[in-house]
This record gives sequence, structure tokens and C-alpha cells, in this order.
Amino acid sequence: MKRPLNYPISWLYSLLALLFLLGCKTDHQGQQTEAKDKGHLPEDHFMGKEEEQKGHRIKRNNILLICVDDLRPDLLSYGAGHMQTPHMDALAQSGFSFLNHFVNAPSCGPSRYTLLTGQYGPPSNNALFQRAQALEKGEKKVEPSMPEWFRSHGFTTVSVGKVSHHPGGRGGSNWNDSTFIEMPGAWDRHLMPVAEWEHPRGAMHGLARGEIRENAQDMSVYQTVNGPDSLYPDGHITKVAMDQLTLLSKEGKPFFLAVGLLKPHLPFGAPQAYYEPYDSITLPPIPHPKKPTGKTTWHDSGEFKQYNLWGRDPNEDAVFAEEVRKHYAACVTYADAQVGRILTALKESGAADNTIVVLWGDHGWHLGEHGIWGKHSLFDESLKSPLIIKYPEMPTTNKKTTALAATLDIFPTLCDISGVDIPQFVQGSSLRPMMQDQKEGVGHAVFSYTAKACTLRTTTHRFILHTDGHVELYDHTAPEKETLNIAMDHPQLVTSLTQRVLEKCNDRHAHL
Ligand SMILES: [Ca+2]
Repeated sequence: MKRPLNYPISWLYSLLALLFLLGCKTDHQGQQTEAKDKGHLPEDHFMGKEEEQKGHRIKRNNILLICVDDLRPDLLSYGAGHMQTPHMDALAQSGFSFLNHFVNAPSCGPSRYTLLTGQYGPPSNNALFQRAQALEKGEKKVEPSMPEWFRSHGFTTVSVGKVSHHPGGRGGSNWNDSTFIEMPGAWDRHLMPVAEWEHPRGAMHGLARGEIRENAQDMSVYQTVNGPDSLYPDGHITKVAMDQLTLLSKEGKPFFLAVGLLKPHLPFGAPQAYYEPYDSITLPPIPHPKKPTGKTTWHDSGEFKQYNLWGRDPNEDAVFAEEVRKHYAACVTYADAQVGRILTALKESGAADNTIVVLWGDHGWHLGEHGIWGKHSLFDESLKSPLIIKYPEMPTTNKKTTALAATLDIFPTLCDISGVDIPQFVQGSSLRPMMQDQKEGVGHAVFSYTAKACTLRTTTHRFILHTDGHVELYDHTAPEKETLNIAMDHPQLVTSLTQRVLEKCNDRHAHL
């Protein structure tokens, strides 16, 4: 790794640092009243009614959006040969898979902000609560969220589980305060079954039989227990989602149902049956397991290490590393089974033929690559996740593309394939032409950010710009990929990518 680049355009970096500071204001959790949850924009703000009066686009497809927490692209259909993911693979076979889908932020809250607003946002997990507070105060214009947009176009909108950052979309100390709404005006119903975990905060990191994370050091980083799917919260979330599908399909209105599964988020707990496919196999080696030597977005895996690791370190202990990876895999297979139950319920509801299905991972996860166990970096492992889309008018099935796509593209895409106007304020672009016209294409470069750095992923390179001006440049056409920083050797490319990143920063800060 080379020393930090001392570059003549350092004034640009200073500007960027200032922009970052502006974007990293202290989080505040403002109180939100129930009244605000009824919607925040006048009806005539939207164009849906007029459109319907013109007599076109009357029949609208329903939307089923399945969000899977911390799901890296470890699906058999994405090339992970050791994985058991039959239900997500079946969806891929009937849909369109984006093999190079990148999220815009490598953490739950800010990534879901971009999904649910169609805009770049703050880098913190509190991003949507910050938005709710701005809405409450009325200090600036806040555009409607994706569910609110669909709601105003005649859709019944329902969320079940972890769709926004807090499962159920409420704030307060246990995330169950109905006067403190994460996405005001978004949902007709926002549901979170807590079962024996007492409250959404308990369910979020729950292990079997109602174990709640109070002191993470006392909680096992992984666990398998013999029993049914309902041993863990996702079994309950899935059941409620299935019931909602039955209900919504009978209501005669188009619906937008978002379901958020918690696994494979830490701690890695799943029923024993889902571990069994991995019990006796040897996983493929971890690619590039070494910690980078120069300055990067590497971190010390703090979220992972807060749990009880029994004194072991997966970077030093290959047997333990294998067990961590197998338990992550078990959680993916458990989540996959829940996806299967939901898709079966959709079929049984009779609504499958006019329902769009989207499966989305909110970001990736390092399982030892670059010596990291977790997310939050700006390497491919943190930013790449599955995106599978199936819609009734798709010309062919079982298509895959390596073209670049971003989470930010999902909002305009869903509008485009459901017959709803694409709002002017979204910052992504519809993926429908790629799916409809079967154009191979290359997609578009994806901009992503944390509080400390931002990055642009092109088809050939990843470029990372830190707030202090340090840069990383990786060549994805070279075998070293993201293990060799070549910034010092390519000053012209660094200059042009810096300019492009700064333009994206401006786009982003225009909405903060
Ligand atoms: Ca997540």
C-alpha cells in the first residue's frame, strides 16, 4: 500500500471534508405524533388521480418487497456453490438478478434510507429518524418516502418486520413508542410481532426462547437450537407477512407489502436444521483474508466483537472462522426458508400473477475478507448485496446481468414497472429498460458513503476518498482487485474520479 496521496487539488478535499461535517450533524430523535403518521403532503401534490382520470395505467401491479438484513450475495444462484438457498434461487430463476448490485451505504439505517426515499441521505443509522424530525419541524422540504408515494397513488402500504431501521418503525427506548414514528405517513400498518422477545429492540438481536441482548458480551455470537422456525423472531415475522398477503389480496386495492427479515444479522442464531447442510462440509477458503497494510476503511470488527466469542479470534483461529461462516450460512438458509414461506403464501393468495417481487439485501458482510468480520467498510464485500426483481410483464425469466445497479434505483424501478409516475426528486434511475429490453449494458457507477469516506464503483475500478483527502484506487480488472491501492500510479484517473465523487457529494448534500 502506498503512502497517502498529496495531491494539488487538495482544496477539493477540504471542501469535501466540510460537506461531510455538514452531513454528520448530531442525531436527534424528535418526538413524532400519531397525527403526522397520517401523511404529510396535500393530496394534490400527487399526480395519480389525474392519471387515472385519463384512463390509462388503471390496472396496477402489487408490490412485495422482501428486505433481508445483512445478506451478502451468498446465494447459490449468485455463484456461491456451498450455499443452500433454494427459494431465493427459485425466485432468481423466475426473475432478473443483478449480480453487481451495490448499496449506497454499508450500514442498516442509511442504506434503508436510500431504499425508502430514493435519495442519498445522512450516514448514520438514525437517518430516517432525522428525516422524521425535519418533517415534524417543517424547517425544510421533505419529499414523500417510497411507501408514501405509492400510498398516495392508491396502494395500501404495509410493513412487517425490519423495513426501516427499527423493526416496526417506532422509536423510544424499546422501539415500541407509537408516538415516535420513523417514517411518518408511509404505512397504513407497520407491524412487528415481538412474541417472547417483549419488544422490537429485543427481537432485533434475539436468540432462541426469548433471549434479549442486554449486555452483548453475555450473548453468544452464534447459536443453533433444535426446534421450529418460530424459535427465532423471523418465524413470527414471516407468519404475520403471510397473513397480510391473505388479507391484502382480498381487499381489491393494489398493495405495497414490505417484509423485513432479521437474519442473517448478528447474532447468528438459527434452528439447528438450517445448520445441518454445512455441518460436515469444508467451506471454500476466505479470499484475501489479510488486513490491509495502508490506510483503508478497514475496521476492527467492533459490532462482531461485542458478542461473546469465547475468547477466540477468527483472524487467528481457522476452526473458529469456519464455524462463524457456517453459522452465517445457516442464518441465510433460515432466511431463505422464510422467503419460501412468503412466496408460497403469495401464490396461495391468488395475487402472484399481478404482483412484483423484489428481494434485496441491505448491504454485504465481510466473512474474514480483508481481516474484517462485519460491514461498515467501503470494500465490495460491505457494499455488494443481492437484488432480484420479478414482475408480471417481464419478457423472459432467469436472466442475470453484471451491469452495475444501486439501491437508489429501486424506487424509480418500482414506479416504472407498477404504472406509477416516477417522481422528479429520486436520485436513481429505473432498471426497467435493462430488464424489459434485455439490453446487456453496463449500468451506472455507484456512489456510496460512510461518515468518514465516500466511494465510486465503476465497472473497472473502485475509488475511495477519505475526508482527510487520502485516496484509494483499486483495479477490478487486475487479479489483486481491492488488495492493491494503485492511486499513486494513476494521478489522472484519480483526478477525474475525485471530480466525479465530488459531484455526487453535491447531489447528496443538496438533499440533506
Ligand atoms: Ca443491515
